Amino acid sequence: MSDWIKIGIGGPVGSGKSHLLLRICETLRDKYSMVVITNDIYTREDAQFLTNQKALEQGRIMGVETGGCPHAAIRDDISLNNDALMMMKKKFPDAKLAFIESGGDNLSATFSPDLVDYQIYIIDVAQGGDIPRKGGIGIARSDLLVVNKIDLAPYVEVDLAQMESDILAARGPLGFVMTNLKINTGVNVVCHWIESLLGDNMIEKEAFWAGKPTLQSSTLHHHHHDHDHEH
Ligand SMILES: Nc1nc2c(ncn2[C@@H]2O[C@H](COP(=O)(O)OP(=O)(O)O)[C@@H](O)[C@H]2O)c(=O)[nH]1
Ligand SMILES: [Mg+2]
Repeated sequence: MSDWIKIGIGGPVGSGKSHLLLRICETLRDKYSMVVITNDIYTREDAQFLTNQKALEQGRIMGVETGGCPHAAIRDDISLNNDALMMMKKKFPDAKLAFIESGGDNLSATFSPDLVDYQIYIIDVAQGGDIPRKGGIGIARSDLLVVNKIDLAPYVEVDLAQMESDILAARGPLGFVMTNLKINTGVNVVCHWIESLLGDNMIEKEAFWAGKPTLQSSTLHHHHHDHDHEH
């Protein structure tokens, strides 16, 4: 049992992985020693974004260039990422949380359980309200599903309540959160979930796919009320 928790953040290009990481770092960095690894296809732009935003102090953010096939680096040949993690652990032995941002996945990509302990999968509403019905392993089985950019729902005519019931049907008791990362909506729920993992280090690896701590969307109804006021 390692003494830190490794969390993968996957999801399609542009869904908000880097912004989610930024918000998580801003919320938890004063409480826990943390490091971040990003998987960029050809550049280190995600690492650069997080460094420029001062998500964490320099040195705690590392970009791994994965070449043409970012899925392989988090699923098949995880050595680049494992090496990066080991370097970080050497540099920051007190690190309690490690995050790995994937280079951007299709709906069936996922992290190897040898690389991460938990997976967050993030989609955004602008990709269409029917995404949860299309399934895929990230949507159906990630430990936490984040539905981002709820502020855009009216513009792309996505019914968030319908999306919620589709998600419940696809995921059963596995948790999900609806977020607007521009204004931090839902971030507290994500961070609360992360902290719940730290509070229980005895969770066995076998539980990876099997439920674990769950939560209900606490932001959806709140959002609807916000919305009513706007109109
Ligand atoms: N409207 C809106 N835009 C967002 C939100 N979260 C992220 N974005 C924007 O979406 C784009 C992609 O975000 P990014 O974090 O880089 O996505 P990544 O490719 O998954 O890492 C950026 O232009 C962000 O400013 C959100 O909640 N609402
Ligand atoms: Mg990114």
